[in-house]
Amino acid sequence: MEKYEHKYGAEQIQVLEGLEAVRKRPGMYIGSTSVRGLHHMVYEIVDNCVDEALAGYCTEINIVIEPGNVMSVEDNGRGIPVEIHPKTKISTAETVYTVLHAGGKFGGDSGYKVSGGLHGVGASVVNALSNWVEVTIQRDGGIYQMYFEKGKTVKKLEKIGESNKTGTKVRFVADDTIFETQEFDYEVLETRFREMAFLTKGLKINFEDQRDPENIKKSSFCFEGGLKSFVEFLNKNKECLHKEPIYIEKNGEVPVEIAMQYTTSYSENIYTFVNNINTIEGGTHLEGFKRALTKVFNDYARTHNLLKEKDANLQGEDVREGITAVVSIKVKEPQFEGQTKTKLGNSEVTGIVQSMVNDALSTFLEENPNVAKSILEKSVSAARAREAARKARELVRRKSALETTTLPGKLADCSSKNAEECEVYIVEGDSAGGSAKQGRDRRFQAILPLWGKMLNVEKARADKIYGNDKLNPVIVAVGAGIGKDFDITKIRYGKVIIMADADVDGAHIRTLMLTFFFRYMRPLIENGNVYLAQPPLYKLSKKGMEDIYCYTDEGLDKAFAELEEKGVARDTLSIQRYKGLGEMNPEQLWETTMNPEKRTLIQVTMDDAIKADETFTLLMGDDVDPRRQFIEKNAKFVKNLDI
Ligand code: 0R9
Repeated sequence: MEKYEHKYGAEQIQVLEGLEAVRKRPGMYIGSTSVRGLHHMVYEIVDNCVDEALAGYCTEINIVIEPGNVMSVEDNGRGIPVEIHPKTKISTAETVYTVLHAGGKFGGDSGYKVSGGLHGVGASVVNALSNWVEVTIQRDGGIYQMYFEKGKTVKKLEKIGESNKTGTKVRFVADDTIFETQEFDYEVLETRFREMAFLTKGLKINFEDQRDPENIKKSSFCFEGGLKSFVEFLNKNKECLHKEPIYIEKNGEVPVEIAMQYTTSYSENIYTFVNNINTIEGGTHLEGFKRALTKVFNDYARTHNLLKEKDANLQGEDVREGITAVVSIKVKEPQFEGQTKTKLGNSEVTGIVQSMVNDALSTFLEENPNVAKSILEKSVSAARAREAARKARELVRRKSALETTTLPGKLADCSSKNAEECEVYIVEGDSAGGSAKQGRDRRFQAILPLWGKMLNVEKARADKIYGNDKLNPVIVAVGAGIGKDFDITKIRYGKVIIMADADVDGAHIRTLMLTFFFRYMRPLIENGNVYLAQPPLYKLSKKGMEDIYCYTDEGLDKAFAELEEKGVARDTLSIQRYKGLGEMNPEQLWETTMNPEKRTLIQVTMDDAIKADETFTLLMGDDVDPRRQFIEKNAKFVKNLDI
């Protein structure tokens, strides 16, 4: 494990602003007060343990969700310093928990934080936003403890026992008057802890959920292979071109760790991290990596006659087809840019990463000619497909330039041209499409019926997508192009709503459409324009009573209970179970599924690209067994198909 020496000297702790500011504007400090913000509280604390691990003093972290959503995090590091802090005249530990921006990272100069959460604000913010926090420190032969409520010190740090061990344990309950929920999501946290363990080679992270004594969940992560294990994990359901991931590690001024492995898939999955933060928008490290790949593979192809003199160079996208890679670097003073502040801006990093990958990858290819050959064969065929795709795209472009107003024949467009208020329903089946056309509000609702067998884009290259008769109407209707050409500012509808039956076939159509949007119109999902309609599953009716629609089995039980309370017996009701959208007449479809005042739409969000890629590989790939396991485990997900 890499050692990062940095002393949190007392002088480095600055007193800046009070915790009241945090309680007044929690979103500014923790991102949001939704379940996402709640999880960030945990990451802030765990990040401190990871910093201690990166400093070379902590080897194990124990995280437990105790009954009542009490979160407990313990590390076996040096323990937070307990001595009196010369500036604040209280213990350093209490200072870290009560003074915003204490903890060293805003201290400038030599103090820097390697790991970091979304806002990197640390322990004091967690304290400010908790009902209570208990901190126990083992250090200097003693056990010390302090206790806070809503950020205020209730019990100052005091010695409560003797110990020859060292470490820090923090327990807290999030403030229920600030957060929308106190309920931690085990799987979301588990995914993040697994990722943290991949990123910190050799660090052991144990995680346990004790909330339900009858169903205690446990996981433990420790990866001696670091990023190599990460890439193996990401590719576990994919077919790989070579057995072992290519692994590069260098601990210079900017420590760089990279693992990469080529698969037979057509998509490109490169995940980048700076100081353990997922740099979703990429940046200079990604740029350096990509440049090196293009150069090294072209050089190799030329010198080994895999590209002839007359052949054009391979382009970046050709040599990245099918790649799964993780790039993780550590930067002392990272500059984050971009919309979500997850794009690395430090210009010196490009050259550092590029020259490192140049050296290591060319050596690897020379030493492993069979691997080089299979990657380059794939790249050459990707280049050919790119050329075919370009021709197909030109054809589509030329056609649409000639027929500028030609929208798909089946599209029943809306009259408004204001994209913000317009929505398009992509409807499975002609009969449902017919009902939707009649039932809609034609001022702002457009209907595009889909028919026949939809192309599985997971198994097709781009050249097969352009001009595909099932997908083309969707591309033209959305109006913003696809792939590299996709331009979110050109979308014709603010809401693209997939409306399919609530059965297995409907789920399949939804998955196919979502896979297409994810692979070829990803900004549409990232921008929050993709929705799933929720048609009802049941209709309850009785003479003299207004019809009641239920959207889930739980909703049906609730409706029965409410009606029984009002004296309406279950056996006096007529229950209709909808098998498909086609069973509803236009008025019913409007009332239940399309009327903006009454309908429920599920917005498709993409919190985690890694998870989404895994899902689509599984749902649309060749492997039957993992797909069956996934569907069994995520029956609810498959019903909603949210990613
Ligand atoms: C369970 C959660 N763990 C922590 O929050 C945690 C913080 C922390 C820490 C140090 C060691 N372990 C920790 N765990 C530490 C100790 C020393 C120097 N730097 C860091 C040392 O012994 O000299 N600290 C993080 C910030 C601080 N300590 C400080 F600002 F108080 F120094």
